[in-house]
Amino acid sequence: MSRLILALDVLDREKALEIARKTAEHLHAIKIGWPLVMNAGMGIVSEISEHSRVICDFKVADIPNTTRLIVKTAKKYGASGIIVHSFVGRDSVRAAIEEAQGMDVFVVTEMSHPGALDFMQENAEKMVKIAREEGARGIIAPATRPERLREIRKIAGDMLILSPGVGAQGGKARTAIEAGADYIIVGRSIYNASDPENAVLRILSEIE
Ligand code: NUP
Repeated sequence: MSRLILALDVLDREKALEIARKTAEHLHAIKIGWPLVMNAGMGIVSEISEHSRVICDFKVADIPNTTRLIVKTAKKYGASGIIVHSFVGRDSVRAAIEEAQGMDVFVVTEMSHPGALDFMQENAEKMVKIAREEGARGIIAPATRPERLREIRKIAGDMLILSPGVGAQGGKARTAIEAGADYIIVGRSIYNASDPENAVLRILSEIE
């Protein structure tokens, strides 16, 4: 079982498909966000789901009704999971989970970038609690702050923790897993490597 999720933030459809084809067998999932979808269209979600589970990182932050429409659309294109924000409130998280029916919902808590200290960190525990109480499959928590990851793990119950920030943002794969991440999310260190498959294998050997 792979603990690695590739953040496929490339802008070119062909490049995305090529990297997906070369790396999918070593990955738990491929995470697709706005950069790729805005350039390649939502069809890319269906195309990549022929090779791998696809998690749509749409960071949905809207009223419950709009949230439902976005979740429903991601599902229609074959996504296996979707990432939503929780700072908008419990009702929106609940709407996402109700609409997902079989698709995994992952809730953002404290983000991995420095700006997360402005508003998110002080509310992270509340966001974890909402995710857990509403029945989210998992949460997103920062590999850049293993000490926070450890705190968040203690209150996450049986939710999965997906942890971005490894590599380009300074976090370490092994440290994140040891601090309680179930999966690490890695983008630039893989898709910018001259040999993405090799980069994947190197990261995997670090966390085995
Ligand atoms: O807190 C978060 N930090 C983060 O980097 C939540 C995220 N979803 N991400 C995403 O993870 C980010 O948008 C990007 O797609 C990926 C990390 O990519 P990289 O820093 O490894 O290139």
